[in-house]
Amino acid sequence: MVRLELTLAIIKPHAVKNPVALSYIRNEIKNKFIVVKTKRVSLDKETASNFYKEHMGKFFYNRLVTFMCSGSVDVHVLGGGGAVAGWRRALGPTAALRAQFLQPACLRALFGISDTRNVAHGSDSPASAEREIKFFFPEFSFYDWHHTDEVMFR
Ligand code: RTP
Ligand code: MG
Repeated sequence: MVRLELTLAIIKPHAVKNPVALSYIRNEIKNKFIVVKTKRVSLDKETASNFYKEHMGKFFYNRLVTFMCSGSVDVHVLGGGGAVAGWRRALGPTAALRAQFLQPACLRALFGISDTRNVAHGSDSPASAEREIKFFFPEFSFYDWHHTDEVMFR
């Protein structure tokens, strides 16, 4: 039985501003996942700092937070069998140059500009996904999705 998973994707400001990138990314998402929830938001510094607090103290933290507040982001809850790993596979390695070398067709290779401006975020585990989905969609019902799991993926 394939487990239906949910994951959180955040399309970063430079990709949202680039129509070619955004349309490519949306097609990739539509082909591989169910889009369960979606919203476009402008993050303020407090929200972005809080979302990325696990990275507080790292050398790229302030740069990351500033970048994430530099324009709108598209936040999606994506569903599918193995969605957490599946979305991270579609993204590819964190650093754009590394992605271009190792996985030339991945989203970060195609549209990544740097280590920080690397197209999109993806939850790193089902537990992180649950926490991150609650962060952006506090009203979201995981209970309902458990039931969908039983019906759709047996
Ligand atoms: P993400 O959380 O965004 O899906 O990316 P990830 O798991 O592949 O990478 P992570 O280590 O969690 O880093 C979170 C975000 O921080 C920025 N970053 N910049 N060397 C750097 O300048 C650097 N390292 C990480 C990236 O934007 C990364 O997505
Ligand atoms: Mg991460």
